[in-house]
Amino acid sequence: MNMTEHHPISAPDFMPVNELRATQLSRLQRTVQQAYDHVPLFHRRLDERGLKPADVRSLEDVRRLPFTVKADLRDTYPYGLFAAPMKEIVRLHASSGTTGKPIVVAYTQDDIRVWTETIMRSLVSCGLHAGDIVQNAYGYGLFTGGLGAHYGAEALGATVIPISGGNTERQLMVMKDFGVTAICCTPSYFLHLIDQSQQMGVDLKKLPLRAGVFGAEPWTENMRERIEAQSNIKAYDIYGLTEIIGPGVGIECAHQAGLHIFEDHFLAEIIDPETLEPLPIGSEGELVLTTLSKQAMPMIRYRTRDITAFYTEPCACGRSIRRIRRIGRRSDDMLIIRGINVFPSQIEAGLLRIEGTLPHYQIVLTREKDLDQMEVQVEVTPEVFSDEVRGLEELRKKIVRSIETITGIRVALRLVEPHTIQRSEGKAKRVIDKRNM
Ligand code: DLL
Repeated sequence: MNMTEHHPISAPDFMPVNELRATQLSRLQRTVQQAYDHVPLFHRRLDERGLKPADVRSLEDVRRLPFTVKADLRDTYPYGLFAAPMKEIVRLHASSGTTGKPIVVAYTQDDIRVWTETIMRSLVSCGLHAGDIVQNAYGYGLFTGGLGAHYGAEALGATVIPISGGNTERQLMVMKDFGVTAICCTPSYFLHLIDQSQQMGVDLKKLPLRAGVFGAEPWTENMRERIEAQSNIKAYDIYGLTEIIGPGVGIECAHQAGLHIFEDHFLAEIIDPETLEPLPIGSEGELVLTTLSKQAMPMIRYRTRDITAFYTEPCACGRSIRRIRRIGRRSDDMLIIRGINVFPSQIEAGLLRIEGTLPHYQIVLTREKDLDQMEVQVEVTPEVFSDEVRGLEELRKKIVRSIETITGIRVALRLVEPHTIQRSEGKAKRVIDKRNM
């Protein structure tokens, strides 16, 4: 067993299973009671089922509870699912909704403490400790990646460099000059850093950098091999989502064989996304999570849309918390572009707000120098298309701004003649994903 795994911060990872299940049950009961008392939507849904919080007597009883989905956050936008009074809420974050508005999540002081704890446990799991110099290249702001990782790394006693995302040359300068030992960013961005380091004549293998905490988007074993071979670091997979807490729902350990879920704070189920029935352990399905400690915004049976499976064997590291397989795909049409979540419906909403566009569009995804590129092609009316170049360029800019307002990303946009985009017989094929991971 790795020395760092005896770190006192990680003690809950090694809790005896019966103790863990008892902790989960009492926390689940408390969470359900809290949501019932303070969240009208949840109250109504329990009433409709003729259930009371006291009906949750065992962990299996979670299956009787209603699911929560992203649309519930949209419909109650912005504060409708909060279970704590505003004066107790110390932080808000937000993430993509499916149309014009984002979804909003809240944290009490105690929620921040729990989040900080799960990030600390994550970092210890990757072999980090006080004294490490952590370059935090996740975006700071409404996205949970930056501040989430920041608080945990600081609490661990590491030195945090809050560099946020972007500006690759500066990232590499800082990495080299500040003696960085660990980096947090999306895996695709790290591949991009490797690529640029070669162009700048920086040899990552000669730097003290030894670990990467990579997540916020799907990646593959193939990408891990490339990263580890080209930079001589260990690349760990970290998972999380805004609705549940942010990063730090699960993480790999030194064995890099699946992600341990912090089960004392998050209750995990795997369901069939079609029938919504729980699946036997080991089968692949959709991950459903219930928060067990969150105060500001408890989430009951949140459908993550992420497809995975539980490992059936315990991990060689000795952690009693269960592992899931790395997440490779989703059961909905959400795209992740450079770590930012985008729904085709958001692009559509951005397009159709602008006069002159037709509801025929296509999103083409490619990866250049390991960075995601997204091109949106949209048909415009014949009148617009026959307009002079300046008019077209202005329209193009207007659409780009409109999409940026909704999604937060600047897309490459191509205006095309009416009837250029292939029509399909059934469901329109909106997304062509040519990214090769
Ligand atoms: O991406 C939180 C995060 C930040 C995780 C930094 C890890 C590191 P959202 O923006 O709400 O939150 O996106 C959540 O991203 O449902 C997955 O589909 C995907 N995702 C996150 N981590 C991974 C991962 C953050 N390690 C959505 N592997 C999730 C695959 C991931 N997909």
